[in-house]
Amino acid sequence: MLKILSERPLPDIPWQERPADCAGPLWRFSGNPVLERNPIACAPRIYNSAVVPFEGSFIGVFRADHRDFMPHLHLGRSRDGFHWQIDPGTIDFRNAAGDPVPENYSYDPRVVLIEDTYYISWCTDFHGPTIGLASTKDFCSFTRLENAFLPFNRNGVLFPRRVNGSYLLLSRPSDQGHTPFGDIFLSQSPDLCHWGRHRHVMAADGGWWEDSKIGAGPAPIETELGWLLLYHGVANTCNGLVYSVGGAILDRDDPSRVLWRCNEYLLTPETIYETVGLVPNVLFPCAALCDSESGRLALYYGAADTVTALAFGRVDEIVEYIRSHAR
Ligand code: BMA
Repeated sequence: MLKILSERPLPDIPWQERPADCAGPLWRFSGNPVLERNPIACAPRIYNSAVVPFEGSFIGVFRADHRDFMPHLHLGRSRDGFHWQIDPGTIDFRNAAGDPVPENYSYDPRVVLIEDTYYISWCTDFHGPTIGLASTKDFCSFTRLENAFLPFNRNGVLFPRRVNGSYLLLSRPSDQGHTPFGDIFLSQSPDLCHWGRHRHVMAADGGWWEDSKIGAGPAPIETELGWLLLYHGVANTCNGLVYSVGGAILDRDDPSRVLWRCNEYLLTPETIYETVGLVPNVLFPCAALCDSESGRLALYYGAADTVTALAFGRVDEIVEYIRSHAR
């Protein structure tokens, strides 16, 4: 089996075996969605959210759209990764002095463990959308860090370790609205505060399924062959944008180098909860749990900007699929 370097054993990963009729590298949980409409009183929709293993169970940072449509971040806990208890209040971010840091809106969070600290990255409002960062060690207190970038930017995704001494952050420079373009870039930092040495990683120049924009999904997973990057690839159709899940492998020592990029999507909107909702035909992956021992992977994705769903796969099969369908 392919060695998975960035992950730890996770025998209790949420899991279901591949159904006999599934040809692709990812398959859906038969009990989807894991978070239905109206999961908590203040938020009719929770989706595009991040989950990590924590102290023997699972914890998540959830995008919850409130009844005024404004998205905010809520914490959630689960013993099995399928059933979730979501806090009714939003996460209380504090600055270094301990004062609350109010957010106008917060959406599409990712969470990654780097050394002994969990980092949350999300789309925040700083005179327009850009990448907000915060840290926590215990998911009780949360320290707001400096925003990584100037506006406008989205889909900020940290790597789980420093590479050549630098923290690495993928992002997708954007406009203020429903951006019709977007490539994935890589930025480097010595301290998670000052970002530079920007590199271009991938353009939205793949096939028709991803010809409009692309954005990183979960934190990349390090394998002996390279970093597995799952991302959203967006098609522009006469019926609007369609968001699918794509995959690529980045060089371990220089992740701005793409080694293989799959010329087909890995998962595309098909089921009723993916094709019907507030924004139809959107799959938006934000988190992947992975068991380093077995290579099993559980992918959390937002479906149709309305519900949260799970898909499964095996890292070595996904990597092999990307390599054998590379352009
Ligand atoms: C993107 C983001 C995502 C959303 C997607 C589809 O620009 O706003 O949160 O899932 O559009 O609406």
